[in-house]
Parts: sequence; structure tokens; C-alpha cells
Amino acid sequence: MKYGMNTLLFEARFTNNAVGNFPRFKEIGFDGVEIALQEKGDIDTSLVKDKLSENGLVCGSLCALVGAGTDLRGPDKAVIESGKQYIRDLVDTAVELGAKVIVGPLYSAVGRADLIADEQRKIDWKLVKSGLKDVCGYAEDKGIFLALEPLNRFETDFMNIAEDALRMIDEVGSPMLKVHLDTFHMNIEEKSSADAIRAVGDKLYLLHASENDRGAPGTGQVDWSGIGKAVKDIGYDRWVVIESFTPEVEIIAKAASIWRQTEKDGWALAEKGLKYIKTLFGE
Ligand code: LER
Ligand code: MN
Repeated sequence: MKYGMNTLLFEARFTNNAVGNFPRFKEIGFDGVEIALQEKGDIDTSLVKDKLSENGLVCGSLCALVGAGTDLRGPDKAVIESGKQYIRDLVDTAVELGAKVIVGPLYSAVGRADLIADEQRKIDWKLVKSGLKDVCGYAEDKGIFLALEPLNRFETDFMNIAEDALRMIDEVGSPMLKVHLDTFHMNIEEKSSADAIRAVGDKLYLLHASENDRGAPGTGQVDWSGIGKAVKDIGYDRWVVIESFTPEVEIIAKAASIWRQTEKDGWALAEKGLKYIKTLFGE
């Protein structure tokens, strides 16, 4: 197993300055970093790659931050185009950094959650399917995987459970389109997180480890023992990435409704969480 830290714990916008955290990531015991990239121009990829290797780390994945202006659901054509361009930019950045997979809710903006008519839902599904087909063609040429992350009902009305993601990847039909699961979202939406992992099986390309209160994995109510067994059952051996947030990173705190500290600070959270998931999932 490989263990990563998502950069949103420390900064809403990852820029070159954020490489200052790399030595501590290594010291704590992470194998790599999941970079949450807002815009391609935010980083100098050769500098980031050098700093990663100087510290014995890799960038295993990029986490997409999809907003209202870059939504494959549109409604405007310009918004759909920006959404596709954002994903293509992430693919290019992944190639430059040596990352293999782009993860997150690539299908729609985080926080877009409304009661909409079934007819509109069908239209949105078709739009996203066509957008994903398009960007998957680009990802195929570059050899980068795209993994769709179902989010909880308060953050999207579009894809809440693993079954939705499986249906989308089946309909798109690209070998590069996979599934990304997050223990926090599964804990809210799935009947059983363990069964969801088993249903996804070898299409699981990344797992976010996060507690039910978005705090350190292992400190709350998530069914870690069931998840540990399911991960073993499917022979999952890719990245497990801690994704947690603290009120100190204000933009993300607002977006993810993080109103209180669950540990002393982000570093305490990262250290405690990593120790737990390493024991659970093993080497
Ligand atoms: C958001 O709740 C989340 O889980 C992230 O991975 C999406 O960027
Ligand atoms: Mn997540």
C-alpha cells in the first residue's frame, strides 16, 4: 500500500511555496502527496517534482477542485468547455509531475446540490457523459487515469454512491475512467462502505481516508474494520490518502463545513491518522 497526504489540510491553493511542507510529510512517514490544484499556472512542475524527489516523496495523484465555472453539467457551453479544459490541464500537470491518476468529483461542482426534475437530471447525466468521453480521449493519449468520487448529498446531488460511479464509467466506456471512494462520504451514503468497496473491486483507483467528522482516521465512527477487510478482499494495493480539513484553512473550512478543530492542528491530525491507517491496511 502507498500512503499519501492531501494538501487541502494545509492550504486551499497549492502553490510553489507549499513545497515547504514536504520534509515534514516525509518525516511523519508518508510516501507521497496528493496535490489539490486549482489552476495549472499555480505551480512550476519541475520545481515541485525536484522538491518531491529531494524529500523522497512522489505525487501519486492530483485532486480536482471543480467549481461553478468549470462544471461539466454546465448549464452554459462556456462552463462545460472550461470544465473540460481544467481536466485536460490536470492531465498535463499529472504527466509533468509523474502522477498516474486524477481524482475527485470530476463530474460537477462541489456544493451543487439541488432538488431538480428527473428530466433535467437525465439531461445533466448526458452532458457529463459526453464531457467525460471527451476528456477521457485526452487522458487515454497521455496515459492518465481519471477516478470519479461520489460525494455526500450536501455536496452534490449528482453522484452519491459507488453504484452511480460504476454506471457512469460503464456508459462512458473508457479504460482510463475509474472510481475513487472516500470513507467520509461512504459513511453518510452507502448502506455498507465495505460492500461498496467490494462492488467497485479492481476499478478502485484511490481511497480517501477520512473520519466521520473529517478528523483523523481511526478516531470516530467510520467502519474501519469492515473497510480494512474489504480492501484486503479486493486486493487493493494503490494509494490511501488522508483527506482532512481544519478551520485554519478558511476557504476549505467553509466549503466542507468544518467549524471546529478535532486535533491540536493539521500536523497532529496527519500523524495520528497515518499511524492508524498504516496499522489497518499494512505495508
Ligand atoms: C470533498 O468533500 C472531497 O471529498 C474531495 O475529495 C473533493 O475535492
Ligand atoms: Mn474526498
